[in-house]
Amino acid sequence: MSTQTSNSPSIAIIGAGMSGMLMAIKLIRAGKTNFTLFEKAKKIGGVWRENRYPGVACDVASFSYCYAFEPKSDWTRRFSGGAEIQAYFEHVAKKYNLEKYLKAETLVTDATFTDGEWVVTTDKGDTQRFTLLVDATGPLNNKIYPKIDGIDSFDGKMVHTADWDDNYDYAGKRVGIIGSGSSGVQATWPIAQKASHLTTFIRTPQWIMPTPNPHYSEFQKMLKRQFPFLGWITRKFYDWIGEQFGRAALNDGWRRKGVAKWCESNLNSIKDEALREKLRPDHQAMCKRMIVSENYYDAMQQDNVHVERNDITGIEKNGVRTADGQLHELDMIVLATGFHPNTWGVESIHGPNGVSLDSVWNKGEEKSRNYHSIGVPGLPNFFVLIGPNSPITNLSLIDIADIGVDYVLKCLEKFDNGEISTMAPKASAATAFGESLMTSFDDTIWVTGCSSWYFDGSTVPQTWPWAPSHFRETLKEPRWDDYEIT
Ligand code: NA7
Repeated sequence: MSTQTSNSPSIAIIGAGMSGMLMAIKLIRAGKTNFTLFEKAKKIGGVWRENRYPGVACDVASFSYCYAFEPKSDWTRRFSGGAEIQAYFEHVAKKYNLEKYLKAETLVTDATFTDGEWVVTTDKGDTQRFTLLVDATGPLNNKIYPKIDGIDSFDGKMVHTADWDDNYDYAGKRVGIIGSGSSGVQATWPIAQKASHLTTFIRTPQWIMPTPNPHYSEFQKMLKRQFPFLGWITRKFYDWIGEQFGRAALNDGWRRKGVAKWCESNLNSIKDEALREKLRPDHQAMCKRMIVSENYYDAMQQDNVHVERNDITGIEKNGVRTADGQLHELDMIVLATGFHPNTWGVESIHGPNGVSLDSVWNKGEEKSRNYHSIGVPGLPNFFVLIGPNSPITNLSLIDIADIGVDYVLKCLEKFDNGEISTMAPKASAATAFGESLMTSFDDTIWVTGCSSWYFDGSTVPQTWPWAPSHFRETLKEPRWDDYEIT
């Protein structure tokens, strides 16, 4: 690790979750400490700080879901729980003394590019100027609260999975879970073990991959501690597995068929035919995000669990009403209803010449609003980590963030040595990217007929329709000709 350089350009990083922390740490490791890490909450961690619902876990294997330069040898399970991942990030934050750069409990409310710099305003009313602005607020920070008639009239406890109340004890209570994506599925088993009764309201059943999640033994941990190479091999193995799933999503073939068969045989493990049919998805496996669980169907077959497929027509004082007229009386409602991925964490971002994030994203043409997932045309010195159309469906988010951070560092070098003072993606480059996106999804699984959060109001999924290696290659070096540079 090198020491601080004095005159490197200043950088505002918005969001101290996994990607913002990575940006900060890689800057520190490069000796560039002229940055501020803005965070709306009290502490670092992002989704892992917020998502504390029972059963929360990562669907990427533990050895792959950590920074490559900060491996951990003693992960307790193949897929780690949220608390263990949060503890890992807190440990890393401490090691790099991120506290020193962190502006916690500070929401960035506006960023405006004025006189060659970003003027960042916070909810504390203060402003600060920066050369670069890095949006690291991630795709999973804007919770969806469903618009259901009467939702405010419920007398019991209601929480979103990303807003869990640790003080509420649901043991012995009648609980309802609305939503059956990753969060709803993960929460089902632990809640079913403690609640007196659980009703799962399922609008669209999903395919479940029955991936075992064994604990690592003390012996295995000791081996990985003594021989770090084993941890590295394990990471490479899971990266390879991840790559196979990524490929399965891109083209039809043996990989896609294998995943479909695996999910189908998992569904067939449900003994009761009526229940099995209630849980049978009407789309292809992987069209929505693949869900991994070793015990979801076991929970669904418990006597205290009811699967409700009738549409919800309203929420009332005592529970949830469904289209068959039944009132499901509940003490607690869990909203496992997901997130709007295409949000930016900052309400207003204004570039020069009347260009703003709103004018490009909400009012501009869909094919011209995004450059290689990392930039927005007309917004200078602005970078997004894990931005729209990054390969969130076929590459670990940690790898996506890492590739984006390295890209920013390469741009920063040019600022550092005085070659550049502003760089903004050209509109033509964004349009060329957008046009190639729109014609590249045809063979992918995501357009085979399901609704998913990948679309979120767009006509094509907000992911990368090519192999992860293509993303690495595309962002390996900034293509300077694609930028307006001063
Ligand atoms: P998801 O995967 O977006 O799932 C949200 C679920 O909520 C899904 O089953 C939705 O049904 C359901 N939903 C949403 N609104 C309603 C209403 N109004 N009524 C009934 N059901 C509703 O979010 P998750 O939090 O589970 O996972 C998000 C990502 O986080 C995940 O992919 C991982 O990467 C981590 P639908 O399918 O739309 O019919």
